[in-house]
Amino acid sequence: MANTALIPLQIHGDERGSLIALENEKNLPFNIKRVYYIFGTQSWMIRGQHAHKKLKQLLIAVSGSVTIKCEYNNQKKEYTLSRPDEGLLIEGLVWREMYDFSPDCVLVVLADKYYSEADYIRDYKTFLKENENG
Ligand code: T46
Repeated sequence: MANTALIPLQIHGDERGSLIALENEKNLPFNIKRVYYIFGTQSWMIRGQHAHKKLKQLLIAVSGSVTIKCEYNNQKKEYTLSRPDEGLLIEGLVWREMYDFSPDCVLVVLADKYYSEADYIRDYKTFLKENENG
């Protein structure tokens, strides 16, 4: 089932600063198989522009900010990630586009599967067709 949701991440803070821990089967909605991060993206650049057939991901802007447009089930939602204590969960057949990257943006992505190009739908019309077929 396609879905997106903002998830608050608990901060362990003290006078020295802040720390966030993400642990399988504890405060994550899936088990992590892969971590990657996106940085050094120009503000005018659009990334993403694809959907995944079966993938759960949690996106966290650990530095800076980025806007993410998600389209699924005939609805469009726009999220701006700008804090390290908030993650955007994207699961299932969701067309995503990331843009308005701040120069200092570091977008960390946790995924429940290894990288596989076969899981990508990079053609928008194919996505719309798949979306219709439910
Ligand atoms: C997503 C959004 C949020 C790898 O070799 N391994 C990997 O795990 C990934 C994610 C990418 N790559 C290679 C494939 C391309 O040659 O890195 C290059 C850039 O990937 P892509 O153009 O898919 O990057 P984005 O920023 O458009 O999309 C990425 C993820 O691919 C995608 O799953 O949901 O971030």
